[in-house]
Amino acid sequence: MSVVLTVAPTGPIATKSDNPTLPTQPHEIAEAVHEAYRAGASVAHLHFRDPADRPTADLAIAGLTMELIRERCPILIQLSTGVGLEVPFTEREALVELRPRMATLNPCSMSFGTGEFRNPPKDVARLAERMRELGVKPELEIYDTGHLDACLRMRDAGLLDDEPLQFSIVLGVRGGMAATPDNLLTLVRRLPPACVWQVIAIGSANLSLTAMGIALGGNARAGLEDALYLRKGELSTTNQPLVDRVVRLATALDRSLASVEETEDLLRLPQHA
Ligand code: KMH
Ligand code: ZN
Repeated sequence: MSVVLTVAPTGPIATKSDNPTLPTQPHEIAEAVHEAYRAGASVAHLHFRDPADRPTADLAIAGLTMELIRERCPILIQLSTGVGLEVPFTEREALVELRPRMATLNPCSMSFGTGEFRNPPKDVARLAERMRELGVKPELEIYDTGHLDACLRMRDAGLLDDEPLQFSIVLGVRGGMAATPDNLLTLVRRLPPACVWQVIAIGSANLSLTAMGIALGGNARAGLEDALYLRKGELSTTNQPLVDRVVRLATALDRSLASVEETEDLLRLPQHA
């Protein structure tokens, strides 16, 4: 089966002082996404920054970035509703009103590095319901084993359509599971049948765990949100070397890259008018 490759060009934490090539403004993000699309990515996972480069859920900035991407390529847009640790949930959830094809759904609150990632159960349930109404497919972000159980409870409560459920196994956030092969295997074993999943490995284990995910039949994500360095001591010069490396990994493991159309089919994305 083909690999769905998601590009994650910018996250909620790093700044241009960590990697000067981090794209933060709408044109920069659109250019990075377009380059990744040309290399084989079919999904773009997006966070936004205000003009001072702080994480934001500003709908005008998000809308402009989506428009700039759509002018350049048909990549499937997935908005992060994680946004940034200091952005209130009500602002984060409003992003789905822009009707991206997909958005992340973070099921539980947790420590996140030195900060706190607040996802109260009632708010998460409301967002899940709204995403279903709007036809925005959730990508369920699992930072620990209990987060998977929380998602399955939401499915059982009728808040998630399960054909197929789409999971990210997030490894290496301080406050969640450590980035180890053992933790990845534990989570993969516990996933429900017929779901779709990828590894998000933060930091230095990014390469080896992404490779493991592809070898195990999962999808893959690449970009500066998850790894600022290509290897110890070597900053990635833009997103593209990280994306190209995962393309090479998938090819070496004899897995082709899913086109946008294949990705729509594999994930059974709701069609938008
Ligand atoms: N930043 C990653 C640890 C989201 O944006 O909602 C997980 C992530 C989730 O990408
Ligand atoms: Zn993200």
